[in-house]
Amino acid sequence: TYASPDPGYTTYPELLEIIDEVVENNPDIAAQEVYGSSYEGQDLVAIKISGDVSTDQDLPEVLFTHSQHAREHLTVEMAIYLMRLFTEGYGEDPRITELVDGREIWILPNVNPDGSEYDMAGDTWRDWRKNRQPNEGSSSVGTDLNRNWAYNWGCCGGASDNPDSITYRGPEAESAPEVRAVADFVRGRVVDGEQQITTAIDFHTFSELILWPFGYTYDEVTDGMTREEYDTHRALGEYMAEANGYTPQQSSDLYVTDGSINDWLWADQNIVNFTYEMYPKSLSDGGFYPPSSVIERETSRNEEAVLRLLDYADCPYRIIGEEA
Ligand code: 0X9
Ligand code: ZN
Repeated sequence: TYASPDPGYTTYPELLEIIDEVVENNPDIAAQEVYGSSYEGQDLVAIKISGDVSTDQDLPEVLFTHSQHAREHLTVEMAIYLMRLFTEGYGEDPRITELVDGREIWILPNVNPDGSEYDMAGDTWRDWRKNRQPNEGSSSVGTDLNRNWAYNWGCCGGASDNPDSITYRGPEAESAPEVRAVADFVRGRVVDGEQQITTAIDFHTFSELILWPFGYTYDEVTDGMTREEYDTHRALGEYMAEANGYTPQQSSDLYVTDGSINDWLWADQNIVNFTYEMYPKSLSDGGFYPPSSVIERETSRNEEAVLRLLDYADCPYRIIGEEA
């Protein structure tokens, strides 16, 4: 295939090989499925990890999404880390074994493969964020996937209507095939009218933050977010942040965004969910492009935080002492 500017980072073809290997070596607890195609026609792949993986059990489901933004390559490494953590830990580590048996874990390790490949395809990084979908009437390419989700899309000045912008929201919600495919995948997890996914993390870089919805408003309590629901997000966010040292805050405290996955997962699908902004904390430590030598440290750093979310996936409201 092609050589990345830092070969320590995993290319999309390499990722697909790693997935094949993980599934082949762990057929009872790991499976893969193609849930859609990217704009350029590449397979979008989901990995399911659970005891008795071939049966759709009535268990709380947890979703991990990675790499909406092309240049945030460390998030793909995070997905690989999680696949290996759950499969290698199964039958070895009692806590992981219990969580894999008691949850259905979905990892979408790269929801924007066209963008990732484009970013990696030269001698130097191309600083690419969006997907690779052309825009009508413009020579600028790409939609910002994390501004294209179908809740309050384009409502509040938290995205751009200009295709030249890196936060271009697309001509309509779910116009990006990658967003449509992930949204369809999530809607497909509704069984008998109930969304099976209870909790989710969308991985990004950088700034070392744990963010929770809403992003479209500074308000904590508003239409579609009660005090108890807000406090649950905050309490879980803070509990996870205690484990990885990130800073926990409402996502709009960073800046206002509309059409983000966080707001949609919560408001449309009732999934308690977070954005992790991974390493580094600042531009001076590499920004979007830290050297691959940090991968092991900065992915394993999130082990305990992720396990804490899985612990609470049976009933996230437990963390504030509520039953439902
Ligand atoms: O702007 C974004 O999409 C995220 N930051 S990044 O630097 N990775 O691009 C932040 C998204 C936070 N989520 C919401 N504000 N809802
Ligand atoms: Zn991002």
